[in-house]
Amino acid sequence: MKKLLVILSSLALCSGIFADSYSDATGDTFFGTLLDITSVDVANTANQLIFTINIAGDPVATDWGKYLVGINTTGGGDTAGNGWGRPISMSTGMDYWLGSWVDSGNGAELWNYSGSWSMVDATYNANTINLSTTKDTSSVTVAVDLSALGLAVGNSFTFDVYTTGGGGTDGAIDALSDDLQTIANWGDAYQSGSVLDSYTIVPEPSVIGLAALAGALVLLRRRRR
Ligand SMILES: [Ca+2]
Ligand SMILES: [Ca+2]
Repeated sequence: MKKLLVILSSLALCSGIFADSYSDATGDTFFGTLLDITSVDVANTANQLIFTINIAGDPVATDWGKYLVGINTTGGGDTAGNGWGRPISMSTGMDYWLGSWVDSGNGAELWNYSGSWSMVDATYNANTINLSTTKDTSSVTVAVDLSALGLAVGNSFTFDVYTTGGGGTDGAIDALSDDLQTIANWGDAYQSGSVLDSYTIVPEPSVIGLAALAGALVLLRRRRR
């Protein structure tokens, strides 16, 4: 019982957020490890949506990779392209394009589609939507305000995560939704299929809430005895 309390209390103190993890095959690209997605963790705080893109290679040692998220929040959307004009598309209709890079001090842009693509904001602009890109030796993390995507607690969206190169016509070297190799050459086109991962915005778990949960579990176990 004490152990349970200790574990729950530790959880309450240590974790501000919980992430959903989505796995991808490894070795499913024609190009090395730098652009090979192994999994993606998605989480949200009260204000932000956070994608942690885990990769087989090291984006600190080699930094020219680009890490992208296509997001379908609502009906409509672009079925033929994306905010960067890359040969990457989503058959279900892409509404937002979150494009990030980890060279030149890291950065990101958020684009929105409403009949045509326009850039919402960028790390190098006013950035009122609090875009950020960070990296370590095995992952790239991109965050943006939920409100910039029109999302709030309880809303769900589908998404795909892509890796690509520095060339303006480079395609999706890897895609989270696909365990098979996406393309055979840099400029080949790729379209995400109809079955995509989904995430639902959750209320931010508070320390008080988790402490209450721990208390409730203790009471429950006492009653069962
Ligand atoms: Ca992969
Ligand atoms: Ca893949």
